[in-house]
Amino acid sequence: KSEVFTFGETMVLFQPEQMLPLEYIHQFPKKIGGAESNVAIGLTRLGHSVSWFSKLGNDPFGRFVLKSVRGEGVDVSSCLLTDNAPTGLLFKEQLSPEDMNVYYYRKGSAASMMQPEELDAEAIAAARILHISGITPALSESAFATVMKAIDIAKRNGITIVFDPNLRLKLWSAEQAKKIFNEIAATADVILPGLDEGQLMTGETDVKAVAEKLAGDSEKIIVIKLGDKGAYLHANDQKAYIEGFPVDSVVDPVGAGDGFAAGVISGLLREEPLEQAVRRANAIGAMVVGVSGDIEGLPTFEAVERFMKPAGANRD
Ligand code: KDG
Repeated sequence: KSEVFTFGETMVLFQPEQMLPLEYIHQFPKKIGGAESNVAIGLTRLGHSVSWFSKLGNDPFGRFVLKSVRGEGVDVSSCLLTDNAPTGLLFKEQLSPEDMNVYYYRKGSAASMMQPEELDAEAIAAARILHISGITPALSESAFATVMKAIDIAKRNGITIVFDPNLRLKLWSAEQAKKIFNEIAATADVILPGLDEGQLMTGETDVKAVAEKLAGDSEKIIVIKLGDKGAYLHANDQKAYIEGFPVDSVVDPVGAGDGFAAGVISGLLREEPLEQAVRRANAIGAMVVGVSGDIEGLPTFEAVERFMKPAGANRD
């Protein structure tokens, strides 16, 4: 029984150590990358219990992903290995610190074959939070159906639903994404869009207008990510900009949003004031971008507490 349930596709991530076009890269360190397992790993580092579900190829890469996520302390007991499709792959290409391209080799992957009936309904019902990312519904019809089934189980059991849109335009069009994001957002208790995603979903441009439209007259908690400027929190009568943390140098921007989601979810589980949760989420995002790889920079609870202390106050 875990506090959080999440699911999606984790790929083997090949991440060059040099900033060069991929055609000139000859060596690729092998890592893992997947928004939902990034969140799961972020949460375990912060001291929480998490179950992650995926379908992986019964191949060396699938076994590598499974062992890696399990090795981080995430419960992977409901994951499936299939002989019928391969594990997805992902290459990162970094041309400058902030200019990162990704190349997916995931069409027809094992994860895209996930089916609603493969979900561990008991694990979802026993969790406190269901984390949904907008990448999964973009993978296939059956992956989308799996998302809606998980939401249905959570709804019937009173489980809090946290939705991170995670727009990936290499997987589908903005119009398709907008429709499905709004469908999922309608069911969510907490929505964590980047400003661009919120703008796509609502048609508004201004941060506050985006938040207001996403919340409507519901009690939803909306947290809009604003990059190095921090985040905007909108929850009932609480409306506030929560400042970000300075980043000395950006090494790899990918994964910051997942670290941010882990920070917000951790705050919800700890039942902290929302402003404090968002402040920690900002700090985790800042810590993640300073390190190469999606998960390597995710901090422990103690490390993020130290990072958040003002300079001079024992920040080592
Ligand atoms: O949020 C980081 C993810 O984008 C990365 O890990 C790869 O899951 C991934 C995806 O589908 O882009």
